[in-house]
Amino acid sequence: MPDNLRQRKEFEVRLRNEGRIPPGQSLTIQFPVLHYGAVPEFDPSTWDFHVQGEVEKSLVLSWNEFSQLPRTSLLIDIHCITGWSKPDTLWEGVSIRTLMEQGLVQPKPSARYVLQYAEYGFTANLPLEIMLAENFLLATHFNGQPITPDHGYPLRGVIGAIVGRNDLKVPYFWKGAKWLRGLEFLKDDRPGFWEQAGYHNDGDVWKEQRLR
Ligand SMILES: Nc1nc2c(c(=O)[nH]1)N[C@H]1C(S)=C(S)[C@@H](COP(=O)(O)O)O[C@H]1N2
Ligand SMILES: [Mo]
Repeated sequence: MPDNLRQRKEFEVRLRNEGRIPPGQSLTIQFPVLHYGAVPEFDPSTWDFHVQGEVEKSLVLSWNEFSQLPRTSLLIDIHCITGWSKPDTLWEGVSIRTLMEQGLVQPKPSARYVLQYAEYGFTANLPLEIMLAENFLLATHFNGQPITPDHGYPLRGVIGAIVGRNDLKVPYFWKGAKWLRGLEFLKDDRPGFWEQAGYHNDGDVWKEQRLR
């Protein structure tokens, strides 16, 4: 359908002019699925969410407890290291700030990094500063619906660019762990799954930090 293709191209040119497509990236309107391994089963009766490490008190929440936490929405452009960028993705979920405001998580002054833990031992590391910024969320919903199994149901980290917020650091989308089960607050940085496999530790999309 040449008309659609033309509209798509025009949309990409507009986004480029608006500075929303980082170097080496191109637009997708699909939502590609990318991960290592299989999609895990979700059992709400055994699922739990752990917060441990450099926090005043470690925390375990059941799915029932987690799903009742106050949620915020987040509209971000997401950028995958494999080259696709998807604008205006709408997420809903629990921010780490909310966990702090609810008195559930209190990072120790020594906490400087956070490791996301997911099913099958997948991990992703980020500085605490980035995890507390407005463009990171522990997401339960995409476009008003629970996230689909292949995109991380029931919980995943998401990180991307908020239009107009050029003050925020924007790592590639691999820094959001699908099927998230917990967080470990750390004094010292610890490389995650893809970081150990050769991805750049910071992964800044504007600096095109893909591999190290
Ligand atoms: N648990 C887990 N989360 C993961 C990954 C993975 O392999 N396992 N891959 C990451 C990568 S490389 C990307 S680009 C995004 C892709 O998310 P999507 O499948 O929803 O597009 O998930 C990230 N989170
Ligand atoms: Mo990726």
